[in-house]
Amino acid sequence: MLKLTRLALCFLFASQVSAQTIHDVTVAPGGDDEFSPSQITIDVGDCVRWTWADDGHNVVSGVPGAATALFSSGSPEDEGFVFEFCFDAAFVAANPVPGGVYEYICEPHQFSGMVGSVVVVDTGPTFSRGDCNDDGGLDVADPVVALAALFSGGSTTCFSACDANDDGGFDISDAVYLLSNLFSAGPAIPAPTTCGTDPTSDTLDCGLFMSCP
Ligand SMILES: [Cu+2]
Repeated sequence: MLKLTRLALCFLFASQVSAQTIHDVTVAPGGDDEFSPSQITIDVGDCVRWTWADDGHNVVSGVPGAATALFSSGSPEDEGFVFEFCFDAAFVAANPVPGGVYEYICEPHQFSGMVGSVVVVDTGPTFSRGDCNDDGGLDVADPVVALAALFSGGSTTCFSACDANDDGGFDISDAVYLLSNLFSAGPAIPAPTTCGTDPTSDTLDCGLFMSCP
C-alpha cells in the first residue's frame, strides 16, 4: 500500500513537472456577470479552460470597447459550453503584451464589468549561474569556455549561465567576473548559483542546461 502511494506520488510529481497545466475559469458563476477568478497567473505553455455556468456570454481578448483577435470563444454561448486556449511560447512570442497581461472581455457585458485577465509569466529554465560549461561546478573551465564562446568559435547552450554578473548580456565582463570571483575574492555570483530560474528578466536564452533537473 505504501509502495502504491509512493508510486502515485511519483506520477503526480512527474506530471506536474512535465505536463502543461490547465487552469479553470468559470464564466458567470451563479448567473453573475463576471469571470471567476477574474485574474489568473499561469506559466508559458499552460492552458486556460473557461466553463460557462450561465447563458449568453463569451470570451474575447481585448478591453471594453476594443476587442482584439488574439483569442475568442466566438458568439455568446450557453451554460455548459467550454472554451480552452493555450498560451504557448509561440503565441506569447508572436503576441507580446505589457507585463504578460492578456486582458479579455465578455462582449455582451463588457461595459458592466465582465472582464478578466490572464497573466502569463515565463519562469524559464533552471540553471546555475557561472557554470558556463554546464559541468555542474564552478571552476576555471567556466571562464575558459566563456572566452572561447565569445572569441574563438566556441559555443554554449545556456547564455544565462554564462551571464556570470547577471547584467543581462553575455560578454567579456562575464569572463572577467568569473575569474575575479574564482581567484581574487571578487563579488559573489548572483542567483541562481544552484539550479534555479532567473530572478531578473532579460533576453538571454538558456536552451539547454543538463546539470539541472
Ligand atoms: Cu457576459
